[in-house]
Amino acid sequence: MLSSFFSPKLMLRGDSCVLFSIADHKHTYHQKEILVTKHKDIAPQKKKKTASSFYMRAAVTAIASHRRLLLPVLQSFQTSITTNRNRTIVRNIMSEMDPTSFARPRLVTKKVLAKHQREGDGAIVRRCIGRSELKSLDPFLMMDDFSVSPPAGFPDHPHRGFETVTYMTQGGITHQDFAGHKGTIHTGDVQWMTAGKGIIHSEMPAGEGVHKGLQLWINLSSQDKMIEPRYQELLSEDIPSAEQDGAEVRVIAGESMGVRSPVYTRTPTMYLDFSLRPRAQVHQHVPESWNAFAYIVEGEGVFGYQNKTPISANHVLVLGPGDGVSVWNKSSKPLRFVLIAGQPLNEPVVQYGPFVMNTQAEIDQTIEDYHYSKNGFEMAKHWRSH
Ligand code: FJE
Ligand code: FE
Repeated sequence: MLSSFFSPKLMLRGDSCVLFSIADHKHTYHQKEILVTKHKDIAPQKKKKTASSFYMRAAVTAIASHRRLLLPVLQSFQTSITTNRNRTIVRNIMSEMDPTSFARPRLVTKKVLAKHQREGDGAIVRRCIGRSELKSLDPFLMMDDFSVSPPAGFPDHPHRGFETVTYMTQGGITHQDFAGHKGTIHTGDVQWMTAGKGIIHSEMPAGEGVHKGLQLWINLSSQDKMIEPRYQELLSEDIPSAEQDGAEVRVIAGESMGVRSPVYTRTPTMYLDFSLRPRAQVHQHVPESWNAFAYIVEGEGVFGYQNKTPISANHVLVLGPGDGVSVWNKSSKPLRFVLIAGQPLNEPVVQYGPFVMNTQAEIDQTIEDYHYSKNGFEMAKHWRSH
């Protein structure tokens, strides 16, 4: 009987579990125990609503991760049940279960507002990762949403043991390194820098006014920490992009909507820049074993499940386990966010500012190498940016 599906006695069991069974004369679907992520999901907070719509809501929340299994059962109910009212309820449940969504959708497990702080020489950054609330998210060590105006910038400084990915959202940054490599990246361009055994460089605003972007630090595995430095630069027009029903993606690393980035990620990484028009949605696969987060650049979005509260710009969202993430723009303004995921290295991390190694002994060695300009820092001897 369908009514058992909405029965409080069957729905509530213990504090945070829902037990339900669906059966008609042809099918029986028995779901022993489904964890509702938050107790308030099933608490009777909306007293005005009728009991059945309240329990329907709870059921939708509970079954969202079992939608593939439940959809055929519900479809059979829709044709076999007798009352109109129950048929409507089933149809409503089915319409809330997006069939393009995931068996195990990733949910937001942590939400942090990245407030302004000072960094470098007078620059302003919103630190997403590498702050006390979110120290790191293997393999990611740091991410800054930065803003610089002359004379501020990031003057001569070293890196070893990881990669920096700089993605411009406004203006330009001119970089110069100790090996004579230099250039300017502008809005929409990406510089994927593998520091490896060592790079010393400056990163300064290219001209007057405000220059903005995102800089992500990706750790390298112990085997790759001392590799030769390398740059991969992608001009904005060379970044693959795709669009589906009002959702646009720029693929900085990895693959989305059937397009692939040419960037080689030594530590396997996905880096996607999504822009969703009002009412657009996106369902993005993310490998199960990877760590993933999103950072909202502009607007507000609903992440995880459709009925969640929208989250506003400058929040970092850690995404829990699962095979993909769903995002909806239910606002009247554009939503822009980056979705970043990477295969965890599961190695010890010892960081001393811009040096990231596996052990304290390797950090001590790095400080010595930097001081005496050796083991990768040779070219530092007589170099200054200009
Ligand atoms: C750095 C202080 C720094 N975030 N975002 C210490 F400021 C930096 C550094 C940056 C940086 C550079 C750009 Cl272009 C954008 C940034 C920090 O350069 F590496 C250390 N160690
Ligand atoms: Fe740098």
